[in-house]
This record gives sequence, structure tokens and C-alpha cells, in this order.
Amino acid sequence: MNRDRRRRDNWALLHAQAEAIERKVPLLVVFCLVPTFLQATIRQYGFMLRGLEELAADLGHYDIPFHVLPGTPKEALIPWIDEIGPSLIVTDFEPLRIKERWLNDVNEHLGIPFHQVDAHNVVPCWHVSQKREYAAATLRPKIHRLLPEFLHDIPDIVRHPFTSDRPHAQFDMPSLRKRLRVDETVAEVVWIRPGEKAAHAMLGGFIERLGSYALHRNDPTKAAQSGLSPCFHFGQLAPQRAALAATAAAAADPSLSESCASFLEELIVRRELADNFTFHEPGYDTTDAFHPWARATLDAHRNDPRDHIYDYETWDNAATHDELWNAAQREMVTTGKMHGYMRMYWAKKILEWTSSPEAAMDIAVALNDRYELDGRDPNGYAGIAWSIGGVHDRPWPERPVFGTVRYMNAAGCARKFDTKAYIAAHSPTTLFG
Ligand code: FAD
Ligand code: FO1
Repeated sequence: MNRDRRRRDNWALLHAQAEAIERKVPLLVVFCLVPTFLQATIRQYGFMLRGLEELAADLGHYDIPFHVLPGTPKEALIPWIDEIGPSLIVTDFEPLRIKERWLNDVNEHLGIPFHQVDAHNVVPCWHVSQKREYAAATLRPKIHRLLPEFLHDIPDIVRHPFTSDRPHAQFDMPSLRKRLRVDETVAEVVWIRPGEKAAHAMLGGFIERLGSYALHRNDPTKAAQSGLSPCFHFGQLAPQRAALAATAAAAADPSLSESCASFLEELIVRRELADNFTFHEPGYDTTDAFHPWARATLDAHRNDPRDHIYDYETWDNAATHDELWNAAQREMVTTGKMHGYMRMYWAKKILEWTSSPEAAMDIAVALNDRYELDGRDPNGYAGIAWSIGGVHDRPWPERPVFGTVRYMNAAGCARKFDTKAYIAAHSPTTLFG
């Protein structure tokens, strides 16, 4: 298990079990736990490990042992494979650079078949398109054409009929946590419970309020978004399950059809566009990923005077002159999940008040990945590249600093939602007393 760490609705696990049953052999699941991962803190690791603890127990009920191997696949998986002698390895799909490297390291050493299954996207990433798509408009028709083939119910795994003689590994949380080399100052959050069961409960709660999604999803003072991105990021819930639940709700109550369509657009088209982007664009977290029109316009405005130029510490401490931006930063730092609409404003202002687009990318990626529970995800790299470099967007009227990259300002936000209420909800006094 790599990106998709759940028992239910997991096409990679289903494929592995089908192969194991055909070969009449035991099925073992392993996860490689690295002590540091792209600057993740205890906030993200804690959420991930508690999800894995539940998974280990759950898979045990299906006679499928679960092992956490400390180290990268090269360090930990290869020796384990040499010791166990499996006839087949199955893994899931992940478009990040680091994971591609890990995969290649394993592939080079394996003398046995190695299958990869995309258990994250409704339409497998390499099947829907073999190139970097220009925008949602170019990917959408390809996805929609394939949905009747792929958006169908998912079977459950069965209790595995062939058991291993090897003792089941204990999930030793204290010793796994002790191995981590992570920043412990970014606190874990309690508003969201980790694990597959909690993710399903959260999905159920969201479906009950699905009706407000189309109208209110862009209002950060209302809880209209699903809140599910951490569950998807850590592979604890299948996006396909969420899509099926929304579709079933709309079939039962046609008044939900607009909200269902709007949710599926984000959940499937936008999310799978982000996977397409990171898979085909190795420089996804840098200005190298920008289209030539965006690079040219940002270059032409490189020396424009900026009203403010802030360094990393000022951004990090939510100490800019802009109360709306500071509120968004505080929402992220304290809750681990900034509202989706504010994420766009947040990243665009980093471009506006930083010395260069390159510095803006570095600062936005670093802050996003440090604090967001769903950080270091293709969606984050695509969202930041959209905000700062017009990726998946088009040119807009020209402005200072931004050139023709789409601009956003606080007045525009105030026309859409009650910015004062948002600032008040995330003011230092509301948050810290
Ligand atoms: P909902 O509105 O309930 O949407 C359901 C699901 O659809 C989400 O969980 C997500 O998987 C997908 N989705 C929604 N909006 C987008 C989008 N714009 N692009 C791609 N997929 C989308 N998302 C992350 O998962 N991790 C990040 O680190 C991240 N960073 C972002 C940074 C910036 C600057 C921007 C503009 C966007 C970022 N996003 C990120 C995308 C989006 O804002 C979040 O996915 C969304 O707000 C998560 O909340 P939710 O699950 O309640 O969303
Ligand atoms: N993936 C792993 O395979 N091993 C890890 O130890 C690991 C740690 C980790 C910590 C925080 C975090 O946000 C992600 C982490 N990931 C890890 C990867 C992650 O679960 C996703 O697969 C990627 O971030 C892409 O979505």
C-alpha cells in the first residue's frame, strides 16, 4: 500500500487478493514508513499513523497481515521481498516525483511481476489521457466519456482463504512514532477523526447537507464543502465511493442534482486534472510548470513595484497588512484546512507581495505543505500553480505584477461573502482567547 491505505473500495487491494486467490497463496500488505516526508510534521504523520493503526486491525479480521516497514522501499521493501519470496507485488498509483523514484528503485531489483493499479482516480490516470491536459475543458469530455465504464459499484474483499504461517505483526504505535524525525510544533488537530470508519461517517454527514454545495461551496463562512480532502489525501476514503454516494443521493432526490454535478466536477474532473498535471509535469511545484504565455507575462512584470514585499516569516506569522489574508493563514495554521475559496486568494496575494514568482511558488508550497492536513498532494501543487502561474486557466486583462494571470482582491471577496465574519472567526482573539 502506497497512497491508498484502506480496506474498502481499494482496487489495488482487490486486484492483489484476486491474484493471491488464483495462485492459492497468502496475501500480505505492507506500508513503507519513512521518518521524514517532504517536510511533513506530526500533524500529518499523526493523522496517517492513526489511520494505519485502524487499518492493521481491520485487515487482521480478513486474515490479511499488515506490516509497517521502516524506511523507503529500497531500504525496507527489497530486503523484505528477499526474505518472504512473494510471487507477485501489487502497488497503487501515485504521481509525485519522489514516489516515482521509489517505484523505479523497486522495479530495478525485482525478478517477479510487479503490477500497479490506480486506486485513487475514478478513471485511471494513464487511461484517460496520455499527455498533460491544457485545462479542465480538455480533460472533462474525456472523463465524462469514460465514466459509464468506470463509475460503478466496488466489491468488498473477502476473508482471505490462504493464511500465512508468519505471526501477524503488532502495530506498535509508540515505537513507530519514536522513529519519526518530524517537527512536533505543528499540533495535531481534533476536528477531524482519522481512519476509514470516520471518513465514511464524514461522507454520510456531507451527503445529508449536499443540497447546499452548489450555492455555498465558495463561501468560507459556511460549512458547505465536504471536508473530505484529508481522507482522500491519506487514502482513507475512495473518491469513487464519495462519487457513488452523491450520485445515489441525487437519484433519490432530484433537487440535489445541481449540487451533485458541482461536487462531481470538483471531486472527479478537478482532482483528476491535478493528478494528470503532476504525472506529466515533473516541475509541478515550480515555475517550470507554467505555460509559456504565463511565464512571459510574469517575466514582463518581474520588475513592477510591489506595494509590499514580505519574507517567509511574515507570511508564516500571519503578520501582513491584510487582515483577510492573515485570517486565511490563521485558519490553515490552527485547523490544518483552509477553506477552498480562500486558498486561491491566499496564494495570489503571495505572488503579489513577494519579490518574484519563483519565491512566491517556494513560499506557497512550503506553507501549504507544512500546515495543511491535505498538503503535499497533487491537488495542492495544481492549485498553487493555477493561482500563481495560470496553470489550467487562461489569460485575463493585464495588471501590475500579475500580468495576464488572473487577479483576485479583497473587494471581490467582499462581494461574494461576509469577509468581516470570516476575519472575526479567525482572529487571534477568537482563536486564542
Ligand atoms: P470539496 O469542495 O468538498 O471537494 C471535494 C473534493 O474535490 C476535494 O476533497 C478534492 O479532492 C476535490 N477538489 C475540490 N476542489 C479542488 C480543486 N480546486 N482542485 C483539485 N481538486 C479539488 N487540495 C488538496 O487536497 N490539498 C492541498 O494541499 C490543496 N492546496 C491548494 C492550494 C491552493 C492555492 C488552491 C487554490 C487549492 C488547493 N487545493 C488543495 C484544492 C482545494 O482547495 C481543496 O481540495 C479543497 O478545498 C478541499 O476541501 P474539501 O475536501 O472540503 O473540498
Ligand atoms: N507515503 C509513504 O509511502 N510513506 C510515508 O511514510 C509517508 C508519509 C507521509 C506524511 C505526510 C503526508 O502528507 C504524506 C505522507 N506520505 C507517505 C505520502 C502520502 O500519503 C501521499 O501518497 C502523497 O502525499 C500524495 O498524495
